[in-house]
Amino acid sequence: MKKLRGALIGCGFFASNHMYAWLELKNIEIIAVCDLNFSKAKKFQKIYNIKNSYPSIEKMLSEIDIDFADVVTTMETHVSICSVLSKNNIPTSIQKPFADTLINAKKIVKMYNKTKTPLMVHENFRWQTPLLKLKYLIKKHNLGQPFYSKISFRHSNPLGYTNQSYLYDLNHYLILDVGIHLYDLSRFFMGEAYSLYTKHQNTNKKFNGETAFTSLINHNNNAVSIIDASISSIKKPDRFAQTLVNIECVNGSIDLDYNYKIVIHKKKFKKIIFEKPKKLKWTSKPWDQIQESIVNTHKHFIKCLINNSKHHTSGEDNIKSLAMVFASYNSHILKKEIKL
Ligand code: NAD
Ligand code: 89Y
Repeated sequence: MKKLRGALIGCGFFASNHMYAWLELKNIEIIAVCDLNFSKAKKFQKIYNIKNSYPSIEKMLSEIDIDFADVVTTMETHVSICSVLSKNNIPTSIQKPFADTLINAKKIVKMYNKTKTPLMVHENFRWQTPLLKLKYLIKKHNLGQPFYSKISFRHSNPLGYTNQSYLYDLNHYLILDVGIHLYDLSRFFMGEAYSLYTKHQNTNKKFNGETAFTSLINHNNNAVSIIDASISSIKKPDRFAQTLVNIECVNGSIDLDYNYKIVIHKKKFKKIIFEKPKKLKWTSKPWDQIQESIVNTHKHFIKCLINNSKHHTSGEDNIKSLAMVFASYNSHILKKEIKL
């Protein structure tokens, strides 16, 4: 089978994880990289032995044909990048946060619909191996309809944010950067939501925006979720970057605890398993489960392109998670429940 040829756009901190993950897929070749900072693109090209590098997407598309683009740039660049890619019918996978406003996210979806071009938001937390296992076990052990979930991302990141220093200056930080993953997980496990109430805090003055938040979510099926995150939660060992989950269902409950420990509880049954992310040559703690999930996310992107099917985290789908993010900010300001 002919290999699909892709281009990676944005050669910053997180792009190397995307690149390593592409190298795990047999039917893919990344034939070009592109960064407005051309020296970064050239450096990246050299490290990964990629055929072409470009200082702009327009120049790249005028010289080579590609089957897809993988966009690993920050949110404020997405409208202009997507405008070029959608006009040129380039199927696109794009990093979270999908956009800096809901209006811009909708604008991007419209552009891709207009040219009938596939678009997936690279929402990788739901593709983490321990979280996929949780979903599988709920079904396997017939835990039934969930009525409560707690999805938590609390740590005091021992590595610091030197690789993502842009996070310090954002007026809106943790809900947009990490909350987006957690709201997506709440939809993944519990179904769609109709309202939420959020309070956020600043617990670290190095950041302009909020560094902790707690949300109470009402789901359509009468279930509730508590979603919370913090970067100032001192625990030994530190929990970065593990999402901890507790889901209660009509026939039992399931917990994903620190170090990928999963406990299933039923009336006359208890089972403990450990579902660690698969170790790859280029993955290491504490990023391992995030890094490995990129392979799964890429696979889903490509599978849907080949089968001509809709991505689970299409642009339309991700707007629902993004709407929860912006509703959270409104809720905090207005101190009230916000309808979605
Ligand atoms: P970064 O700033 O280090 O890199 C972005 C790069 O994109 C820069 O080199 C910049 O020059 C380039 N760029 C910007 N506009 C461009 C354009 N029009 N054409 C070509 N290149 C362009 O950012 P990063 O830390 O690598 O993060 C990228 C995205 O990945 C962010 O949105 C971040 O939230 C996300 N991220 C996701 C996860 C996850 O688990 N899903 C983890 C970390 C970061
Ligand atoms: O940007 C964030 C993300 O998406 O996952 C972890 C992170 O890199 C920092 O908390």
